[in-house]
Amino acid sequence: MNRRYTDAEIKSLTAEALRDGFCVLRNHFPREKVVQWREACLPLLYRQIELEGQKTSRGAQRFYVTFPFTQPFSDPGFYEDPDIIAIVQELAGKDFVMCQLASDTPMLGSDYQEIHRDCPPLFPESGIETPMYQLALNFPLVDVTEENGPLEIIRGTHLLGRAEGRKLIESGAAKIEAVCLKMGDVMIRDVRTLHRGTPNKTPEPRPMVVIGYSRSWLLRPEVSINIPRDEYEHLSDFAKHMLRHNPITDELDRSAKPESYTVFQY
Ligand SMILES: O=C(O)CCC(=O)C(=O)O
Repeated sequence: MNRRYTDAEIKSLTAEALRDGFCVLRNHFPREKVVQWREACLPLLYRQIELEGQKTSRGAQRFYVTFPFTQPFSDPGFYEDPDIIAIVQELAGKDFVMCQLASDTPMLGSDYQEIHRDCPPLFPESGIETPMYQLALNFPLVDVTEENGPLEIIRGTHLLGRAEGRKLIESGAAKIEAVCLKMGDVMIRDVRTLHRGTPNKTPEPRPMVVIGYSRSWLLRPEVSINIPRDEYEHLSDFAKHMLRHNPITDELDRSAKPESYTVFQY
């Protein structure tokens, strides 16, 4: 797989992420492959809705679904994309791990979430914010518009607490921006950057993929990726290393289970 961006462009995208808490790579993944993800995602989403009912810890008509590590979700063209890896290594260290492969979907009837970050600070008692340790790669499985529940984000708030961020918004010093990604666009964000989900006012689900990358020493017990042994055997050495903290399973358990990642707002 060849890189699309030069070293200088990777540096510039990394600088953007360090300044704003996120960066966006437009038109990065082939749309036809993203369609395959959507077709595989929707039955899993509907199965999860049957299991969990209409309201989850994320809000009414808002669902978090972990994907199985099988095709199309195990396509290294996504999680091992060389431009994304180059940026992730700059932000989370050369020896980072991949710990999460899932989706967030608001449906018709969903509402505004509280503005939040997805993980706590490392040292909450100190009030000190550190360099980045937990990243999310997001890409939508439909075109996101103002109507179908764009993620809203507050630029440059990854090193601020929630209360401080709120004050900035209330004083007008910071704005909430809707991120209307198209299919194929990708966002890499520090999960501490303040954001919220917004209502999907259309009848079509709006699935957003989330692939989690963490510093090598960070364990997030609330998420993991079960890797079927036959998939594992076909991984590149790089991918085996990146996925090293995840369980390798002989049988992929395809039965639906309630999601264990339910506490997500900090
Ligand atoms: O609409 C979205 O994808 C954002 C959802 C979100 O921020 C969350 O559930 O933590």
